[in-house]
Amino acid sequence: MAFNDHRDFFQVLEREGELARISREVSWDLEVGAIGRRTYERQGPCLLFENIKDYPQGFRISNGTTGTWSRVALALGLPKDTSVREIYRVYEEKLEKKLPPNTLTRNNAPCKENIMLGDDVNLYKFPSPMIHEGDGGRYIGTWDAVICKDPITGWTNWGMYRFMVHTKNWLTGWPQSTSQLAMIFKEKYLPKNEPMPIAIVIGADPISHIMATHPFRPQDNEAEHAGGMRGKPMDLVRCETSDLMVPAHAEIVIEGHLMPDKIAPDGPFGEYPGYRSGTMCDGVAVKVSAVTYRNDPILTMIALGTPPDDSSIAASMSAGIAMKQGLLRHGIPVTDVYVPPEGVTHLIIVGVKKGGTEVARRVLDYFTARRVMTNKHIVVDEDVDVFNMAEVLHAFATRCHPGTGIAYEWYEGRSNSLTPFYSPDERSKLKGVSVVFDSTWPPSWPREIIPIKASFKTIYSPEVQEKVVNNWQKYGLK
Ligand SMILES: Cc1cc2nc3c(=O)[nH]c(=O)nc-3n(C[C@H](O)[C@H](O)[C@H](O)COP(=O)(O)O)c2cc1C
Ligand SMILES: [Mn+2]
Repeated sequence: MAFNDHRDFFQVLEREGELARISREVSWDLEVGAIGRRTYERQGPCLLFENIKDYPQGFRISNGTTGTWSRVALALGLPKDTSVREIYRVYEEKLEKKLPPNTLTRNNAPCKENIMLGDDVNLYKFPSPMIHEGDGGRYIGTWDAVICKDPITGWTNWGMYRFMVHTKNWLTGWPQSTSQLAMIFKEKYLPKNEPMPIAIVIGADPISHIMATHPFRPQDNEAEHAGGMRGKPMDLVRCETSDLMVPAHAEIVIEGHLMPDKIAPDGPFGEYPGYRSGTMCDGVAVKVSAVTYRNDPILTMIALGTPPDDSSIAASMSAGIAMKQGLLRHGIPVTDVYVPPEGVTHLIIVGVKKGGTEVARRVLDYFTARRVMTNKHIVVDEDVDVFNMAEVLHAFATRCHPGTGIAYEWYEGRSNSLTPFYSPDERSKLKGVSVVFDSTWPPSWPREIIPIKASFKTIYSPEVQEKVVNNWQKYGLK
């Protein structure tokens, strides 16, 4: 089933017992954030806040669209109890399909039901949440999709980046220098001192947001991937004040220009590694030229923080599949990559057909070749289920040789400044270090010296296994 928007998806979530409507009045100032955070930590439902203090009825906030595996499964059209391995597999398979989008006229586009233009733009019309204590301000863009275009090639990029309300018609944000938005801006607009049109899309269909978290390669088109993944072309409509195309069923679309000659303070914010670690920094400044929105708009939110949440579940999966494809392109014999939510994309599990220190080294090289976003990598043999952290930890504990199985690599100028354990000095120099834990058997070992794993499936002959399984109930066991 292809969802057009969050409203379609919420109907399914409600039917599946995965949505809670909160009709009691709640404050946008920390209360919705705190409720959202506590709900994630209890692995609770997606939330729809229907009554926000200081705002008229109809202006709503949601939290946690795909913040559990069951909701990721439902977004992909799978049963909610689908295994994580199967969810990864289906996601990877559906990435192969691309469908070109449809263009809707503005009369047929729900996101144009209300339009604010020019001097009438007032971002305070929306109940932007103050999500965490200590945040630099009210973040209107958290579970969003930010659209911009390369003016030379026409390539349109979507990415998920945070945006904070600065004044009634200015936003600030912090697209990292490695983000495709920052790269297009730096290469194609800054040299000419030109403002870059952008559109911040809030509350499109659930798949579109996952596509915005996926680190696609340049020139890859997220709108086509979203269509392919949903099995139904995206409906797009042209912006009012630029030629960018945006999802027509979005709840709120903020149109504006990223300014080449201005900076504005952004952050701090409770970030995806699960800490408020940064301070206020020089962010980008966006002058808002229009806001279009549906009647009774839903402002989609992620009360970002410690796992699990949409970032460590849905976005870690999209990152993991992109890593798997990258490793395979580099000729590394990868079977699966898993990005465990608890590791917040700092810890990566890589399963390989053939291991050893050389392969582990190549894995480390892949992850440290350019800007580095990860720092710990565990490489395991094919017999270990990468999605089962009990098996991964067992392999790490029993197969990683502390003297010869650990390799690390230092670098400067390209580490991830949001890595909590780096010192202030390391962060300022973007100095970092990454490690690989080779938890595979040395490929040079002959079979007979490889210890036999003492599990039911591996240490008994098929005959003994079959006999025991067949007689299980006769033993009086369930
Ligand atoms: C909730 C959430 C918030 C994010 N915020 C930012 C951000 O503010 N800046 C940034 O550079 N990346 C941010 N990211 C990571 C990007 O979404 C991710 O790198 C994505 O690949 C960006 O798209 P791009 O590859 O087109 O640049 C965020 C991810 C998530 C899940
Ligand atoms: Mn992108």
